[in-house]
Amino acid sequence: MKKNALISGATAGIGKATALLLSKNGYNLILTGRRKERLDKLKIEIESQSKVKVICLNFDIRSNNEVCKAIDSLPQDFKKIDLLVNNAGLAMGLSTIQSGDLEDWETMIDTNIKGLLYLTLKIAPLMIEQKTGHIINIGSIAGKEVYPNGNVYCATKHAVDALSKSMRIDMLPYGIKVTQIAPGMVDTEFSTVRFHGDKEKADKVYEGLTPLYAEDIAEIILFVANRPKHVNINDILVTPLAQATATNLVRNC
Ligand code: NDP
Ligand code: 8X3
Repeated sequence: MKKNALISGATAGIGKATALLLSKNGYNLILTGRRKERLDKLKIEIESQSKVKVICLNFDIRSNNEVCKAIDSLPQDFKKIDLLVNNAGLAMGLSTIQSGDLEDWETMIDTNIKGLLYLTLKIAPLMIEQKTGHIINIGSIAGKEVYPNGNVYCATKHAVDALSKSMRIDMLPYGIKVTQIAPGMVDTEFSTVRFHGDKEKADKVYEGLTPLYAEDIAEIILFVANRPKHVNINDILVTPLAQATATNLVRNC
């Protein structure tokens, strides 16, 4: 029987690459995000190349009401979710704490922490009931260390780090796996979003080095998800070769 995977934030970057790779490996998919037209396009692309089913759930993860309605709307056979990839997230702004933007802070906290919690609260009980499941949280190197001007984004990803450890304990009696994958620099729409649409500024982040690509993270997700039943990978920190820590990078060599 095919496995069902729910990927939050599948309209771009890591989530989209993961959807494409999991579908090629036989997973039925539940894809979520705010940009409906992108979800619909991805569904058509996937169903034209793989024999899997795709359901799109178009909602803003910052609204618990929207999350609940979307998950409740799933057909019964899709309520058996084998894999939850808590991927939707973002950074907004890069500034000192004293010059921070309250709206940006709230967006990051509401998306990266509260959104992840809303979705997990709906899906973990289904996994417990079915006595199997795997939750993969996309954390960040920013959840392992802090860097100048990263303050609130780093705090949200430290929260994902803590929640991943803590969920693993809570899920232990039920045989449900919990993994955190914490990437360093991945070239997606992430930096364009961080700089409020300033693509030129975003491109500079990746200038002179080879970053990770969304497909690199998708491959790790697939590997982690396909381990034998008795193996749980707890935590993976992955950077490009050109990155040793959040701030130690080599460019142009
Ligand atoms: P992208 O900007 O390319 O993708 C982000 C995804 O999150 C989009 O699909 C977006 O969908 C979704 N999303 C954002 N806000 C919401 C919301 N309110 N409701 C629903 N979905 C939302 O970035 P990445 O692929 O790089 O980011 C994926 C994850 O990886 C994030 O958690 C990020 O923090 C993490 N990460 C990224 C790194 C990087 O360098 N790129 C490094 C380490 C971690 P839509 O806008 O359509 O709603
Ligand atoms: C994204 C990586 O270093 O920009 O989480 O915070 S970083």
